[in-house]
Amino acid sequence: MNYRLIKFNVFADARGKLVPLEAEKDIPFEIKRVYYIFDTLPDETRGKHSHKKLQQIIIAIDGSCSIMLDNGKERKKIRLNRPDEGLYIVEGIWREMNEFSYGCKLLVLASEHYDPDEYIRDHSKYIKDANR
Ligand code: T46
Repeated sequence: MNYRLIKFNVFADARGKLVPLEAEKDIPFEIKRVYYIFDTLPDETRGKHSHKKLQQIIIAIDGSCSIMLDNGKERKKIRLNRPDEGLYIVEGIWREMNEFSYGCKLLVLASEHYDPDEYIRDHSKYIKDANR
C-alpha cells in the first residue's frame, strides 16, 4: 500500500511547540493548495474517493480520526492523532475518513489545485481500474 506516515520536526520550548512544513523539504512535493476540515462529527464519513494525480499530506492538528485506505487489493486503517505527524497519500488510493473525535481538525497539504474532474467517486469503477 503506497502511503507513509511522516514525522515532522517539533521545536519545543517553554512557550509551546512549533512545527514548520516546507515544500520539497518536510513535504515531498510542491504545495499548491492548503485546506482544513473542522466541525467534524463522530458519525459522519468524509472522503470516499480516489484521485487520478493528486498527492496529499493529512495532519490531525487537533483531535483524531480514522482514515481507511484502499488500493483495490488491500485495506489499511490508520488512526491519525498527532499534530507532529502527517499521512502522505499518493494518487490512486481510495480514502475514507471517519470516527472523528469532537473538535477534530485536519490540515491538508495538496500537490495540485482543486479539480473536481480529477476525483474518482465510483468505488466499483475504482476497484475495476485498480485490478486491471
Ligand atoms: C481528500 C480529503 C482528505 C473546494 O471547493 N476546494 C477544495 O480544495 C476542496 C478540497 C473542496 N472544495 C469543495 C468541494 C465540495 O463542495 O468543498 C466541498 C467539500 O469537499 P469534499 O466533499 O471533497 O470533502 P471531503 O472531506 O470528502 O474530501 C476532502 C478532499 O476533497 C479530498 O481531496 O482527499 O478531503
